[in-house]
Amino acid sequence: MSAATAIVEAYNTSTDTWATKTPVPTTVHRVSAVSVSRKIYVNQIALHFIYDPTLDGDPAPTGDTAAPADVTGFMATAEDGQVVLDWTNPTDSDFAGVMIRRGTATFPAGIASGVEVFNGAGATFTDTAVTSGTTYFYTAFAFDSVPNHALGSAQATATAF
Ligand SMILES: [Ca+2]
Repeated sequence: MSAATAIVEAYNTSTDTWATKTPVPTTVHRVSAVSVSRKIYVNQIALHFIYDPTLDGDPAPTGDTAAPADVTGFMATAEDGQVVLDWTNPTDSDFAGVMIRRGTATFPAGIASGVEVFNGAGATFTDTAVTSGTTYFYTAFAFDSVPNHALGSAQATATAF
């Protein structure tokens, strides 16, 4: 008589069936339910695991690496003692907000360049920390909940007075 062979099966909730995991998964998850059955015709013991990745705080199986689109209509308007910024947010379903960064010589090229002046989900911001006669360069980086940041093609400049 041959030795019993343990196999691992996972429950597919969309098809309501058990399927053998090949190869056997190497990632250990906390198990929320277990049942055992014997397949007499092949002398195998099937171990049925229902695991719940959320118990271990695992990330989603397929990671989101796609940034939302850039904001559009990004405009900077100088007013007395302030610069008013306006834009239209992208329509991406996982859009979470916009980071706006400011430079005084060039447009900030990335999310570590220049100085952050705004971070939120609004569509307008008034920059009051300005000096009369100084030209400010603003770049807007839309981001999702990951967060993945857009390229930052939305740029606007204004000279405070
Ligand atoms: Ca995304």
